[in-house]
Amino acid sequence: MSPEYRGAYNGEGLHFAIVVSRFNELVTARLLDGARDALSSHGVQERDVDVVWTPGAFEIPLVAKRLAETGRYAAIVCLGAVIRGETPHFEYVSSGAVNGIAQVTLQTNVPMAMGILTTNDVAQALERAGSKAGNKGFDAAMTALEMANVLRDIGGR
Ligand code: INI
Repeated sequence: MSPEYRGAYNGEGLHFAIVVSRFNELVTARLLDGARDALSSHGVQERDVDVVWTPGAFEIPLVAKRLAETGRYAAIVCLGAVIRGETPHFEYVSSGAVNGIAQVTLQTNVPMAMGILTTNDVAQALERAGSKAGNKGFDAAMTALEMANVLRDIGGR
């Protein structure tokens, strides 16, 4: 039978980085708590998780790229909160961040989990940062664990 790969949520012995933006820190600090919780409850040692803060979501891709290039991380979790205002600024910041992460994960071959909220208001963001709609930081870290494992299983590079 041909092999079938499904990444486990097993963080033992793996190193991760989390890139998190300070903009809307009330929200992003909660995403960070969720991401740490997911990693530590799946076997990742606290000392094996490096956290880097950026000014805003727009700066996340460059920091993620620099971290990926060190070769130290099995995956990188990117966390931010872009909240719609009255101008098109929201669209530029969110698409710059999201497209940037998509580019650097392919350029560097290091899996990146996209945990950037794009919401209409703060209430929607808080709902997704640990209240009624779960915690997207937790979910992003679970994706990072799964991707780290499935890529290791597939092999190659
Ligand atoms: N950065 C965010 O992370 N979220 C936002 O909602 C946001 N808004 O609305 O402006 C935001 N802007 C800052 C941006 O990410 C950059 O830090 C800034 O443009 C400097 O490059």
